[in-house]
Amino acid sequence: YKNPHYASGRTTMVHLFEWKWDDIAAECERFLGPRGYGGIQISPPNENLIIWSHQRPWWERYQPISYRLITRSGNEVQFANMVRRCNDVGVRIYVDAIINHMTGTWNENTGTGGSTANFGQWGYPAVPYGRNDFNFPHCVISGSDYGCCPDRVRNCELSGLKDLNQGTEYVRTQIVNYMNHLISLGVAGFRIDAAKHMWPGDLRVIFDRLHNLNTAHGFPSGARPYIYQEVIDLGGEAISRDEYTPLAAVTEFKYGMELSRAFQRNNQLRWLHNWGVGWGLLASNDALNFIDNHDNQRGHGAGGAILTYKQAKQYKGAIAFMLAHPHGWPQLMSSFAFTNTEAGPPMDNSGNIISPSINSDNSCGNGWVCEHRWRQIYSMVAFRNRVGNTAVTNWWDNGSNQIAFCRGNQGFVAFNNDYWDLNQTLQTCLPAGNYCDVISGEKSGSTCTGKRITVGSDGRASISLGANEYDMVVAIHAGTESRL
Ligand code: LAG
Repeated sequence: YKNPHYASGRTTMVHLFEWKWDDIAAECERFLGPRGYGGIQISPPNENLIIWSHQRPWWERYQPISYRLITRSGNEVQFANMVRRCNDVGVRIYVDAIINHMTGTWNENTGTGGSTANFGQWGYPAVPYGRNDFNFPHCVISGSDYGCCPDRVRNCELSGLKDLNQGTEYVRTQIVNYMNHLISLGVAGFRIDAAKHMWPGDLRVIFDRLHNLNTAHGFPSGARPYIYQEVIDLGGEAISRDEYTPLAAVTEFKYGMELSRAFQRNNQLRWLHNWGVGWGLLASNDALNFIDNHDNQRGHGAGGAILTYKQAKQYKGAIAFMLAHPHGWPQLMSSFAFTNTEAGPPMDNSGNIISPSINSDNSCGNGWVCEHRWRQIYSMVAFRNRVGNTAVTNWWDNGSNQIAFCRGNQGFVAFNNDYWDLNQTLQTCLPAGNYCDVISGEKSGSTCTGKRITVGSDGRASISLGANEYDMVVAIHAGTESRL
């Protein structure tokens, strides 16, 4: 369950938060496939409760009312078409699977596919689920439970969301059927929402009943779905991520927390010389790494001082470090712009999601940030694909916030997060030649729209990064996108 089954040479997935299936299919073909992205985490595809009383917040999608594939993102036909078209261009689809719970109790009672619920009876006729399928006695998780009481964290309700009992055969069957339906449509794996709130033993039974990936979508025979379990573990709780790594991969929330600290100058970049398990991170193959996710970018979940698109220079620095460093499997966030932390995606008066528009400079409009279309980010995806499994070598730092390192003889990257300029001759480990920095610009025909960097026959090059430059990173690599 720890292999994303990316198409050959691809390494990185992006969360297209609240995107519609038709738009994702188009994005695979026109951008993600050609630019070397490996996969997409999509918003939950199963039917959710419509919540107009909060102007259709993004979080309504975490309130399942059935496992029918019908949401604001599209219906089952559109879903199947998206998966097919993305797989055809080498981009995998990973589903955000909400299997811990069903909706909370609301006055509103209509799902995105028209299903209803009997909240008072724990009744979800469109599955169907009833009272026996939930944990009793009914209780709600409180903040102090996380320190003391694993049984309450797993058997009580998260935020008042009705808590399914995955210990019962019937519930397991409904969940497995839902997930196997998605596998039959060609998805490559799952994010397991709220995994901390389910018993590892129950999850193991569910995972082991999943089908192999669909060979008609290009997966090798016998391939197991990639599974990354959402467990927020920043230390100090009764439940540890180590209970989940024997099953499958786990979301590494420490990753973005520590890099956000460092790139906000609350820790010096030089300390990143032993980034990885030396920092208490999960083993590389167990870790689904990210800077921000849909929760902590708006102060939900493990909130705190997480970098987002709103602090663009520091954010791009942290993302570049994540993509340049070999630890773990990286995931990027692709957001819609927001100030209100409850607000859902751009929508019309009927609640229909408004598609992103695509500007001539590759950026998005209509309220979509599209971080994955920022040159500094997609160029580093190509960098990561290029450098593959090579090691970090020739670490250099100035004893403060200027650092640089090589990835084998395939790539070189430098960062300046100090208040003064970086001007150094550094070992790039690359073959002699002229390169085009993929951060400040890109190769366009035989010219370079950014910094030109000349690597000598000794592998060394003069590197400049002014403290006040637009970006704090320089990156060059072997391969046509960077060699002039
Ligand atoms: C997750 N991971 O474990 C998701 O990443 C996170 O986004 C989900 O919470 C959560 N688990 C449940 O799937 C989000 C919002 C919550 C929201 C919940 C359900 O962060 O704020 O709760 O989705 O929509 C909302 C209200 C609560 C209310 C609850 C139940 O904010 O006040 O009690 O719904 O109706």
